[in-house]
Amino acid sequence: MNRLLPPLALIAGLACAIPASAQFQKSEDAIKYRQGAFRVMAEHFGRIGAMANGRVPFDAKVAQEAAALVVALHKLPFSAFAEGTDKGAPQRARPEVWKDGAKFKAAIERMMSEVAKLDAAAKGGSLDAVKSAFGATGGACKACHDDFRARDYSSN
Ligand code: ASC
Repeated sequence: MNRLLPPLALIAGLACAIPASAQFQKSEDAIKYRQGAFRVMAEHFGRIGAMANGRVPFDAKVAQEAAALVVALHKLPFSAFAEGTDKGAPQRARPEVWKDGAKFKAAIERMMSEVAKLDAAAKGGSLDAVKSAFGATGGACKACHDDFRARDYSSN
């Protein structure tokens, strides 16, 4: 029994030392998770955009459902940028995500606040309000992409 304790303590210690392992089995899992979350979010955000830009007729219910999904999803990718997940699978996250954490956090907070306004606009049912909130949210997406997303995928 006592002989088991040191190895168990070692395993527990290692688990604490590797932050990414708190939520994800390995770095690749975190990378795929955040890419998947961004992808699904972009799909629903894009449906609102299609209406805001007049490519499809405005349907308040569809806009509301899409905005509700964006709200449900918008925190997910950011739970998956733990230290050490800059490598592990091809990705476009720039090193600045981890080097300039305060700026990255500010960019995320800006996006979160715009998403809340987009949701409120969609609930209100006015196309003009949705158009304006869509533009502001897209601006927040773009600002973060400009600073923190590379043009090309990394090789690992
Ligand atoms: C989208 C989408 C994004 C943002 C961004 C805004 O529809 O998928 O990532 O808007 O392009 O500039």
